[in-house]
Amino acid sequence: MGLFEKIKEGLLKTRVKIASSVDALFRKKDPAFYHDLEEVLISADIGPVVAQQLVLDLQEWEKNHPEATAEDSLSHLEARMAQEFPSSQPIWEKESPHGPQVLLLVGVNGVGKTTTTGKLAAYFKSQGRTVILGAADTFRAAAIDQLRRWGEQLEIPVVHQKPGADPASVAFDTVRAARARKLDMALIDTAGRLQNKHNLMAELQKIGSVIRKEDPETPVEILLVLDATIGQNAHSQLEEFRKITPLSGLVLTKLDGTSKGGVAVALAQKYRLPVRFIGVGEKATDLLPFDPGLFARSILRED
Ligand SMILES: Nc1nc2c(ncn2[C@@H]2O[C@H](COP(=O)(O)OP(=O)(O)OP(=O)(O)O)[C@@H](O)[C@H]2O)c(=O)[nH]1
Ligand SMILES: [Mg+2]
Repeated sequence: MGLFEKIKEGLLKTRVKIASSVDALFRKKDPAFYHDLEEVLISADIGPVVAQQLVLDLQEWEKNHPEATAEDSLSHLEARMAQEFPSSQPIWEKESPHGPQVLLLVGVNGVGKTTTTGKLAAYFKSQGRTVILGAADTFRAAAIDQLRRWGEQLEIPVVHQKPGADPASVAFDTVRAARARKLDMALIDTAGRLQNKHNLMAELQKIGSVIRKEDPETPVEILLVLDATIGQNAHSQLEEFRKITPLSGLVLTKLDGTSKGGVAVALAQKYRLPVRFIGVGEKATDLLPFDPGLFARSILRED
């Protein structure tokens, strides 16, 4: 199955909600068209601001292109939606003269950090890259075991210490091991106890600094994992987390479980953060690299 097919399958619930209505609206094109289109977009959590911008832009574009067909208009909307996603080149697409590339996964409890860390390992391994995992969520023994199981299944080493160990110490060991073994990437899972904001901030700061201890230029991305099924709460989690730690991108999980996948557009646009990956299930292969064009196409078009 190609990437676009997988995206379409993963976003099925959102597609059912938006794509069929959008299709019907463009076919009918009655006087309520713009109003109804805005409603449909909002119903999938694209957010009132982005929905209004997209519709106003479409209206303007159609005025300037009186000869355009419904298909042309839909293509325009699709391209505009894709442009709402800020983009930047991720560290793993660049050469790294400074040793291993480090990805730090952060986010509140239960959003899918550990699962995403495991899936990322599977993804990068499938790309021919060498990976090591770090179990820096030392809060619960179960969290460490969960990551170790991913490591066993994928035959990827996992750096871990005892429950209760200093997460920064685990992160340091992970990056050092990656450097010593000349591996391409170190993926580090963290705990997300947001109820203790100051501790979490201090913990993430410490992790961030020890990662760069052996080489201050070590490339690091801090990815915030957000559960797409929680709707508006995703906005407040992002709001909180960006006060706690610098963020370089988002991973939206559980898109398979929601019809409100438009939240990806709203979050990326509002906070100017690139979406790096989307989670569309629990299996190792259910993490897809994010492509704004394919995303927009899959939620706006039925075919
Ligand atoms: N359907 C679906 N389930 C997912 C996805 N990603 C994660 N999950 C499930 O969400 C649950 C929580 O995932 P974890 O990876 O344990 O979440 P976590 O953020 O590490 O949780 P804590 O360590 O408790 O903070 C698990 O049952 C995962 O299988 C996804 O993309 N789709
Ligand atoms: Mg976890």
